[in-house]
Amino acid sequence: MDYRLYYSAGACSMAVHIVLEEIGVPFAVREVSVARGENRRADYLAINPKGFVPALEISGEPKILTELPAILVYLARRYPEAGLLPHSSAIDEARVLEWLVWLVGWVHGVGYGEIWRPERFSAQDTSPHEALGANGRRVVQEAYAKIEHTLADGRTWAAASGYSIVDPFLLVLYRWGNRIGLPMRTHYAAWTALTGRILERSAVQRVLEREGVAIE
Ligand SMILES: N[C@@H](CCC(=O)N[C@@H](CS)C(=O)NCC(=O)O)C(=O)O
Repeated sequence: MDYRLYYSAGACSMAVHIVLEEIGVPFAVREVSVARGENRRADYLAINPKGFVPALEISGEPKILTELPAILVYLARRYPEAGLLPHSSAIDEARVLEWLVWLVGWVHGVGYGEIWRPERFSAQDTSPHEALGANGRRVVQEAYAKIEHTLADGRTWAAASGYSIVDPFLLVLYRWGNRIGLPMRTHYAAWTALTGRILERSAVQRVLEREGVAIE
């Protein structure tokens, strides 16, 4: 097996799972359920001391690869024939990275971090947790309005250059929007249409089935 992906169902790791399927390379998966706290257990910390998913074991590479953008870019560059990161022009590649870094660092890291993991921002003092959650919702809603505005210009995929490593992560974030009660279908028409196109892809369907995840 060339790769082993450590994932949690429906987590950001699902973007890597989809990219592995899109590429069509042999890989194994091991579920590390965040909901059950398996990412904090000693057996997983021995594999990935950071205690997060995704993490990717690469055959012949002694050290596990972590951090969502690093893993996605690594896979896309290692398999350029899959066309998931444009190589023809520096600006097209930068546009994909511009999406990815903002979605991972700001929307996921800050927005959803404040909503679901306020202790990351205030570990000892829990009194600001409610305010952090409210701020996280504001960050996510403002970002989602920007995403919708960008997608509404008639493009087929997130990046003008074509389907890329960004689209699977937008699928994850669309689902998370539903999870926090945002009216995704009614208020985000362009993003809903993009989601429909992503869901038509057989690689995506295989991953949703394997992870047991549905997109509302
Ligand atoms: N910086 C990491 C963050 C990954 C991350 O936050 N993963 C979440 C799942 S979406 C996780 O493992 N959470 C475990 C926890 O919060 O305990 C990356 O980009 O890969």
